[in-house]
Amino acid sequence: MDSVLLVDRRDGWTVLTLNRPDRLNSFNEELHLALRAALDEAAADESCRAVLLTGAGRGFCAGQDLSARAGLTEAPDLGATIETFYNPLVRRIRALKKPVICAVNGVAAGAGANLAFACDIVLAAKSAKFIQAFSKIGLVPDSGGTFFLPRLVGDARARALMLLAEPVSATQAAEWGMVWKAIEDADLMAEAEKLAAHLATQPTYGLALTKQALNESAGNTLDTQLDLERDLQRQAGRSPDYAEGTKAFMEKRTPNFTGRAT
Ligand code: T3D
Repeated sequence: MDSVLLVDRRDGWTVLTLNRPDRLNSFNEELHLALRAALDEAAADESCRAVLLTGAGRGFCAGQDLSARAGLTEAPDLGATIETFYNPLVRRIRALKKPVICAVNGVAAGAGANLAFACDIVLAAKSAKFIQAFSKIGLVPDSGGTFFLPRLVGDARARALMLLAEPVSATQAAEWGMVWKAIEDADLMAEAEKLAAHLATQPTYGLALTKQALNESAGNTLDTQLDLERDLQRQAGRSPDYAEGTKAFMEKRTPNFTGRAT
């Protein structure tokens, strides 16, 4: 049987492909555990300096696999699934000390849409769409959706999208700032791979500190954020990549970054 997650290690970066195409790559426990292990491995592997997440087949991810949810005789504790699987997944991606690119190759619904928004740079195939499908089945948007979406598109759009569960096309999503770019379907993976390969040559430690600053900004005052930037800049300034970056600039050559903190 095919693995529910395909892990493809490239030169300095890793592609993770959700691989349950007949269920539009919706999450069951096996997929959650496989993705968790792969993200942990990417975190621990110094030679991996970027992660690219995508889906197999015509969808990116349809959120929770509902097949095991229908027809239960007792109400399930969905808070337990969120606590055990979805929240740790979003936290892992946000905390990963390397960029996570998401190539949304097709429909992204429910937690699948919000998983994409948790990533650092999102490219979407023009045929893809984003659906906050939760309200259609009586649920609340999860996986950080109520945090990410209003910040990405503003309260009015986020509210309507979540209450109405209307699909948003990739082009509209790019226009609204939900994703970085909408790309012709045929070009999506080449563009995403090019981006991952580029990021894998960049000052990974500095990028990790940048992620940290952005992650913390949502809950900080300007004063706190200014202090945080000072502290993170102090750390970045001690890195070998800063020394190399400034030297290469003065020598008018391409820097050779190691990605390391020391
Ligand atoms: O439960 C908890 O633990 C709490 C956590 C919740 C997190 C969540 O994500 S809740 C939200 C769950 N997701 C949804 O409600 C989305 C359900 N899917 C859809 O609305 C539609 O499938 C799409 C809009 C995503 C795509 O529509 P379409 O017409 O392109 O495809 P389709 O025909 O509906 O789906 C294709 C197949 O995938 C189909 O199977 P079949 O008929 O070919 O055998 C369909 O049943 C299956 N599929 C799609 N989504 C799911 C799914 N099977 C299981 N779970 C799914 N989420």
